[in-house]
Amino acid sequence: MIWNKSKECMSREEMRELQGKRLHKLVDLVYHNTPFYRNKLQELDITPDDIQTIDDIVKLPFTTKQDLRDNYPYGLQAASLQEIVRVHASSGTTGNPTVVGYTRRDLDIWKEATARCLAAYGVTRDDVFSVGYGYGLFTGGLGLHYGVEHLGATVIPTSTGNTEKHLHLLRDLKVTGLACTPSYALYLAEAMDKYGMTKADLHLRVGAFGAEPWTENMRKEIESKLGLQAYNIYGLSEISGPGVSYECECKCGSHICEDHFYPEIINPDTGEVLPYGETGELVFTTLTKTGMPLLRYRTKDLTSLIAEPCDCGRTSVRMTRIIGRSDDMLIIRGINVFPSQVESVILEMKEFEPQYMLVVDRQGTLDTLEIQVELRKELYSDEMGILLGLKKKLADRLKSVLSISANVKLMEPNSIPRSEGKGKHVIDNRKLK
Ligand code: ADP
Ligand code: K
Ligand code: ZN
Repeated sequence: MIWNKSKECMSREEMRELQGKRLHKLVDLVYHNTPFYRNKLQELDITPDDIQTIDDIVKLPFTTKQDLRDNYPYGLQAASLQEIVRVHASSGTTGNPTVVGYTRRDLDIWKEATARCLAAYGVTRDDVFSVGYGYGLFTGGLGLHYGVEHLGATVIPTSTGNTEKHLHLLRDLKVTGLACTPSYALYLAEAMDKYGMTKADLHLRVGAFGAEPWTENMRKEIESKLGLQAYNIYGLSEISGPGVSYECECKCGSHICEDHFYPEIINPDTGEVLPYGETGELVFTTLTKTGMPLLRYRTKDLTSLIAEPCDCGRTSVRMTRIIGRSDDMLIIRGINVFPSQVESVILEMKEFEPQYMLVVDRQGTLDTLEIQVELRKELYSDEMGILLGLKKKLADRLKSVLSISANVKLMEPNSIPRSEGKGKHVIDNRKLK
């Protein structure tokens, strides 16, 4: 089903005209309400009147996560706190998280986008949907939650953390839809065995999976093990959250809600805009947001765009699967982790040498993270109690900064490879199956 035919199936000319009008209004909004953008635009000698069609977008400056960091927490908001009704946050590169404020209107746009996704997956008011993304500062839980409600299906706010309970809820509440990370979907499938269940005990028929990259093989495995149709959902907090793009029944790329989020692909090294079909860094402009609207936000996600109309009848531009990142961000159990966050924790704790290594792996279906560190030589001790205490202190601190738990491994002095210049700090042993 198509949730919003008038937007999702608009002719290309009409869409570009709408995008142009919205872009002009957006630039006018940030010019008058966000000093950060006003300064940038003035430096470039641009006024809102210079932006009349969507093609004018190339005149506008890019925005980066670093800009959000430099203006922490509310510096890029265009609305006053009086108008902001909710705040979410995502991992920052170090220290502070990236904070996103939403006006009531932003929340309406977000739930409209998520409802479009669910409708494209074939979800109807008859479905009972379990949301197994984390509820809280992350956008996954509440984003899907309000989308399901808006569509009129039944939402079960299961959240993360209790697999046995989740399986019981799926069975007992006759849940037909599941939203979670693709790796957690596989984990649930494996856990069924342990709790004496088979997919025949469940009623699942449709799943919305995202927050981390996944493959066609994972799709096949999830579909056969859980007995459902598995669809991709993509999004990022800075642009709103899950629902920026979604697969339809054709499963051939994810349709972008481009009346709200205008996509471009750029060469990450030069910033040059690349034509449809070429792979590069995905950039979004939030055409309609009013809380924290962003001009040409660099997602660092690598993908390409498909412009041909889709067999489903939608005319919106599609993006292919994310094939990687143009920065060093890792996604571990759906959660974004920057090696620089680990570095800042280790540097701030004086007990450790400023050398470290992140070892990422996958045990069964779940990602694991090990942090290898060396104690300062003068603290090196054979006493178990002291070592365990320091390990725990570091593990607790990492957990609070990263929002996921890591296994700390104390290494012999001088055993972590030193390198001149930019050191290598990540070993990623996960092989995408
Ligand atoms: P979310 O809760 O939607 O994951 P975050 O802001 O925490 O939002 O993370 C956004 C990042 O997660 C994206 O920039 C991208 O790297 C990754 N991501 C989200 N959805 C997908 C997806 N379907 N496929 C691949 N990567 C994804
Ligand atoms: K993520
Ligand atoms: Zn389609």
